[in-house]
Amino acid sequence: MSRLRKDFLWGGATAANQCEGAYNLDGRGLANVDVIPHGKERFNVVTGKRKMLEFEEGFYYPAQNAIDMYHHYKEDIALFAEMGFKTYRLSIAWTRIFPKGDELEPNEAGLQFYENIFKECKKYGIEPLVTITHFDCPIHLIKEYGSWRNREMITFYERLVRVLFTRYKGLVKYWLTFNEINVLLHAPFMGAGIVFEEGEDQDTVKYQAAHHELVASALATKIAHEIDPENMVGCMLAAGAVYPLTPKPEDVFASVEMSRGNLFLIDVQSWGYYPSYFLKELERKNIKLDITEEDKKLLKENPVDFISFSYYSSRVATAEKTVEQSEGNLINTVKNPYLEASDWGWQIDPLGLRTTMNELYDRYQKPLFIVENGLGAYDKVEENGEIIDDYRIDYLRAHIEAMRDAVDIDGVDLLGYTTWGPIDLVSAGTGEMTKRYGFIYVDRDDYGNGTLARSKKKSFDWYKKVIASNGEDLA
Ligand code: P53
Repeated sequence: MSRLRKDFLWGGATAANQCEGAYNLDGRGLANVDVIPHGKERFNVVTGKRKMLEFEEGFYYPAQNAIDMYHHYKEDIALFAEMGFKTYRLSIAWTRIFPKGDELEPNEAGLQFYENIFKECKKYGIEPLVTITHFDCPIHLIKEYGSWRNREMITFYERLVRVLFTRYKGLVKYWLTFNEINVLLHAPFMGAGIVFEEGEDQDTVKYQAAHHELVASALATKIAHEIDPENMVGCMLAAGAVYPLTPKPEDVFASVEMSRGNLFLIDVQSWGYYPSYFLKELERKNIKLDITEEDKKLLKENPVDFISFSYYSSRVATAEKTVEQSEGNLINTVKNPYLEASDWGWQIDPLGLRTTMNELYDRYQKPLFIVENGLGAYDKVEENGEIIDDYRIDYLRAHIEAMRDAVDIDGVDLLGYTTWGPIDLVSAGTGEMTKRYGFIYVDRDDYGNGTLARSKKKSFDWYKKVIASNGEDLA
């Protein structure tokens, strides 16, 4: 007897800019994600503090070539199929479809590329799960319109989704409108192409941009359903249960506030309206957003069909200002003394996944989809070419067990599970290749050296067995 549903969607997840490369081929335009360098300046660029809207001398830009999946997709999808993937989550590079973003007609070469990918998936019975935008925004829209701070973005996004839903009708059924919509708040340039101008109120800009994305997301949901009633549209949150550092009531309340600080966006996408705590915050901060009656109607009438999220770690909040922070993550949090951490300081908490699933399911009562989870780690290639990544297997096993408990014991409705980076790819946070997540190793280093050859790690056969047993055999 299997604890997960029979049609459970096992698979892996990638993002265009972190794996495709081919940044200037077949008419593709430039995007924010292309001009984010590896190295020390990366943090300032992703957070919108340092304006970098073109390639600058003296920097290395890993997204330009990434793992060149643009030319390797057949080989890579064949490997996913060999592991038994039921689904493959990938994202569309907006600038392959609309190179500048404000054109009236799409670029056929870009549309054809994704059609080929979807058909390749179908060949193996793999259901594509498509993120419409995974952090990417055309540079032209940033320069000309100021990106998502501008309402006109909704029109350009609408144009994009209409083309996608029409062209891929019958090929794609599962759609996510915006990857980790809350990352806009923590890394505004990477998340939404926002660069701050001197003297402007950053909260106002971020919330207005978020509002435009929320309206665009609701509009996309509406259009998706009109074009094909079979379409299923999800929101996507960088999730992680927030624990209070101590039972001190002030710490507990701080955890409630920190949690809401991320959840309010998917509250809107799921419920169709802004929660009162958020409207009160705007009032208190004297922030006046441009929210029209028409926006409200659109939000109300078009909630998402399911809730998807990434989970890497839980978070900790405290009312104290002077406690040690855990490292390496864009969403800052206090260090949890009970947890071990990854090579990059991300704390490891499998039970936190079960807690997160329960919180989200209690709150929204819609099916969940775990669309990212995994361990970024250094891998060592042995002399005989083997890669023994037991640490990755341990991490995934513990998280899959917790996920199974949430379904089997707690009754959470879960559609599927896709691990992050089933094939090694460029890290979003650091720009490194050596922060590896894959079951498939890619011969490439942090500076663009290497043959790009693919090879299987020990975890490859392990995950294959997990899928074949529908999550029962985790040994
Ligand atoms: P990397 C921050 C917090 C949680 C998830 O991250 C995040 C980020 C941004 O780093 O991003 C998601 O590559 C994102 C992926 C990303 C993955 O997590 O920094 O959706 O694009 O690669 C892992 O180790």
